[in-house]
Amino acid sequence: MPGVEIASQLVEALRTAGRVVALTGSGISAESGVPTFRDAQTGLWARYDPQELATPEAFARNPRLVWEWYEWRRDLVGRAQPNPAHQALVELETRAPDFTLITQNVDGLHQTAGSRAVIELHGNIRRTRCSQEGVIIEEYGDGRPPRCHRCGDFLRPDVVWFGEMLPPGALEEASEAARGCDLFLSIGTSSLVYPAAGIPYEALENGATVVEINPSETPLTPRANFVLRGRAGEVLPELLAMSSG
Ligand code: BV8
Repeated sequence: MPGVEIASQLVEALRTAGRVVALTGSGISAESGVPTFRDAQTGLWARYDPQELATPEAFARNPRLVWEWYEWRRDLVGRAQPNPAHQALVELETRAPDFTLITQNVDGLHQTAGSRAVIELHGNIRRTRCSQEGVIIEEYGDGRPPRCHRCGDFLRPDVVWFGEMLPPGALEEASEAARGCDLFLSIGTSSLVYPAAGIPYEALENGATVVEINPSETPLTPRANFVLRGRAGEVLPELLAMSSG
């Protein structure tokens, strides 16, 4: 993809911003080899719609199928490495006077890259919890799905499924950051999944400068102050390099 034009006003906005917020979606992990949420799943999973599988109903109907889907994704994510986009946000966390990273992703790659404070709106596929008690379970058998050694109910991935509430406090913390920031970066998200997709509009309402980094159009595009039509792994490091010093 040819180099993306980055406006000097945006470079200046990043250089002078006091409070910066980044909201990431699965597109930021695309260059790490993790398929985005809506990309056709590969191989065995090609015939399933992620939006169907990531639901309590699917888990109730076919716990083994859903568990095995997550096992496949967990294995894939476990082999993925952070890419320059994740690393650029680690640098931004050290450079900006006040930085908040909000992610919709469940792959944990921001933490692997070294981001210290990450608001995980949709949980984390690397954690497993008891379906009944909600407690995180570190050790479990090889059942598919395994059962909780405490109550005997099925274990499940510690992620937020469609139709489920977000983790208590996560959305409030994310909204508060969006309402108080100078610069808001929406990176690698189709801006379709709510309530996460509503967060950039709170930044807009508070008068923040909103930037979208995505190779494609999204419903946010017409409202963004700047649109960097490119891949996060190329655009973010370039933006940081231009605004440093
Ligand atoms: C809830 C975890 C219900 C599981 C996920 C209005 C208000 C509230 C709710 C709703 C509402 N309208 C509809 C709803 C229901 C639903 C929803 O939003 N549905 C949508 C589809 C219409 N929301 C919910 O159910 C949420 N729960 O609201 O509670 C409730 C409400 C009130 C009271 C009681 C209950 C829960 C949503 C969370 C679902 N869980 N993940 C798992 O992963 O298995 S969401 C899932 O989608 C992933 O987390 C993913 O991150 C997320 C968003 O997708 P994206 O990250 O944007 O990924 P996508 O593939 O779509 O796009 C990738 C983008 O990257 C593309 O734009 C592409 O161009 C770009 N890209 C590609 N390559 C690159 C790139 N960008 C940069 N660089 C690249 N190289």
